[in-house]
Amino acid sequence: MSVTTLNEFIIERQADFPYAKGELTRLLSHIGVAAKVVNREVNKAGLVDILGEAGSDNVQGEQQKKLDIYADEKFIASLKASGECCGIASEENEDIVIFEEEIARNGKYIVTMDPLDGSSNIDVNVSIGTIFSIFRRLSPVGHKAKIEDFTQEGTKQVAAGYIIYGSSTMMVMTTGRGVNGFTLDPSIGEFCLSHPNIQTPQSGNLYSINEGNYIKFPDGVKQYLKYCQENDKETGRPYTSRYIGSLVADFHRNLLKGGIFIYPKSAGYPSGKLRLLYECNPIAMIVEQAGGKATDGRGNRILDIKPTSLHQRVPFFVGSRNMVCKAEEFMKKYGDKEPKIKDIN
Ligand code: AHM
Ligand code: MG
Repeated sequence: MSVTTLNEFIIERQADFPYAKGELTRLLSHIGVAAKVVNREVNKAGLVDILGEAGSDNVQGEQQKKLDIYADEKFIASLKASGECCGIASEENEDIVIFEEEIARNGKYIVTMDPLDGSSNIDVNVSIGTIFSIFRRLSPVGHKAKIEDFTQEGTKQVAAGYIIYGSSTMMVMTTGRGVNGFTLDPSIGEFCLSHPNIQTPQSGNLYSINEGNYIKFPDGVKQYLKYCQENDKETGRPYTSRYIGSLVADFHRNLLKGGIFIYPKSAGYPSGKLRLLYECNPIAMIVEQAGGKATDGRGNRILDIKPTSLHQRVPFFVGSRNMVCKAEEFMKKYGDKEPKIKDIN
């Protein structure tokens, strides 16, 4: 049986990009290599003293785990060495990381990434992921990267993807011509094309949201959840609730099976929890390329939002097109104002 490896696939597809001279191909292939290195550590995480808190906080004041830092370092080193990337923005670093070396200054791309998302699941052997976006830089080649390179709208992404470290490890990515999934074959150490041209169902029966926050949600979300739980043969309700607490894993399941993932704003998170640049934008590009939809629940397409800061948060409604449209209807009808903490307690 013949297999197509990630590298073969991206080289074959290089011709899709009139301006590409192999740079994007090299960049994607470096991300693939870093993913394999991180995968190796994730797989043996229980065996070595790599689990647990690193003792430092990241920009959002959250405890960093050792593996978060490890993944951040590995991806940065790999992207720097590629010579195609002049800087990165990552969940783990407050500011952009500008690569000073001459070879990197000549890189045409910047990358935004969450090197290890779903950190609360690391210690308990539950799926985690890496999420990334690639943009062409706006600043002139040969100079240092600038913040404007990183705050481009999601529509400007040239490629986006995620790696899921699950029961098997997969990379799912798009370069704007559909979505393809590659499963890591550990026996040969290669990502192999296993899910060509992924299309997400237009409707599904899964909904994913942290329902523990129910009383903190806007009325629109509460009413939509009621709708999901009602009996209705025609629309296949009640839907099934599935929530892992790892965006990549929750999204990946819904992408393949059909469903909606919601991280709305709430009394605890008035702008939502997830970050626009390196969590929502890449996932939004993938879902749209697969025929789905991603909005902020107020009718705004995620990919059209102009970022104003690096770690900006945004409410996130993503998944099967009809389900996201229905949730939006409820938000419009019942309101998207989150309750005040003082009114809850
Ligand atoms: P992290 O970047 O600190 O890991 O947080 C992001 C994660 C997402 O993977 C997941 O969707 C969400 O946080 C879960 O949050 P909660 O525990 O509030 O439901
Ligand atoms: Mg994250």
